[in-house]
Amino acid sequence: QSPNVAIVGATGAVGETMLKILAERKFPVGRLHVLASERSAGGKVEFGAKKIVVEDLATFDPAGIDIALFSAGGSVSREYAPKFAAAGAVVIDNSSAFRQDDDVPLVVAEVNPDAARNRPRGIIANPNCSTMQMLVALAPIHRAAGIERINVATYQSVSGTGRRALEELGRQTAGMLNFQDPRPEVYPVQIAFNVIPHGGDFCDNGYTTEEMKLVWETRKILGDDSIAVNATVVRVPVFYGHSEAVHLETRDKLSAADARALLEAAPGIEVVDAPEGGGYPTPVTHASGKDPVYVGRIRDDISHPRGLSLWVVADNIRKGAALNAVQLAELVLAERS
Ligand code: A2P
Ligand code: 11C
Repeated sequence: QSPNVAIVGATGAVGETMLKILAERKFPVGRLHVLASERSAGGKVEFGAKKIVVEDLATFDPAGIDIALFSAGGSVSREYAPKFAAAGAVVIDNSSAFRQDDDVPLVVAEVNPDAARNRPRGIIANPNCSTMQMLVALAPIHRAAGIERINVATYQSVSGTGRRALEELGRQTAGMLNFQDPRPEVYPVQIAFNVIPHGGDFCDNGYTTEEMKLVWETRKILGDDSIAVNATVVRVPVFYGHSEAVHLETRDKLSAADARALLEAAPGIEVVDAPEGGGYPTPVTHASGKDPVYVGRIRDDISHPRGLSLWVVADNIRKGAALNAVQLAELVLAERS
């Protein structure tokens, strides 16, 4: 029998993509409930050719739900995910609420799928988008040569912040071309025609929460607390698709040519690396609306004998969030048969 599925946050940028991907991948769904706040209850969202009525999470009874995909922010997950799990659902949570908890696995489908089976609280956490794409690209290298240190600068699109940020970039861009004042609301400063070295909140150590997620999520997923990670997160005026300039040092020497061969054979990756004439991935030309993690500019680091440099691009809403959540649901489904 097909599982009964709930999508929490179904009207959001990630939630609506979860519905799209469930339909695209023909995920077998018994009953489907789409949930959001009171604000959008009664409205409709699309699931394949159907339109489904949005229900209010606050008054919804989770009894009978087998798999619940959550993407409505950390506070909603903290309050409702345990209730869904107590009612018997496996919760796949896209927020940062449980990622650091030892009894909640943090899983990238191509990297550590077996970890999803061990979920004492009935919750599996979906990693942050920037960690997700970086580790799809780095896991094969880590397995082959051991990664000692990662230095990464991200170029994150506004869809990572949610629907209001997409609107802000559109509004500011159109407005400024008409000589209007940008009036920042979602971001602290103008995002149109600008870059902002700030994602998440600032921590006591001077890094942001988005930067620190790259540190500890990488260690948890790769199961290696000795990996050193130094990150700078930057928001750029791109709608969909995060990019990352990744510099890494391996324990054993791995040449760029060997790294390229490994990545070409790895799941979930497409290598685009004939850089003359634009043969490198970008959010607009490759990643937006697509599933793979794209890797290009693979080269030996001229400043370090065991250094490699890569450029990694993926759709943050798809592989960075909704797609991986659906892949985790497929792993849970496979356990049932
Ligand atoms: P709503 O449409 O009712 O506000 P995004 O990150 O793209 O802004 O989307 C956030 C998602 O989380 C939306 O589906 C939003 O629903 C949902 N959401 C936000 N707050 C709540 C809440 N308190 N209860 C249920 N859903 C919520
Ligand atoms: C961004 N990665 O691009 C983020 C947002 O921990 O799931 C998602 C925050 C998270 O801003």
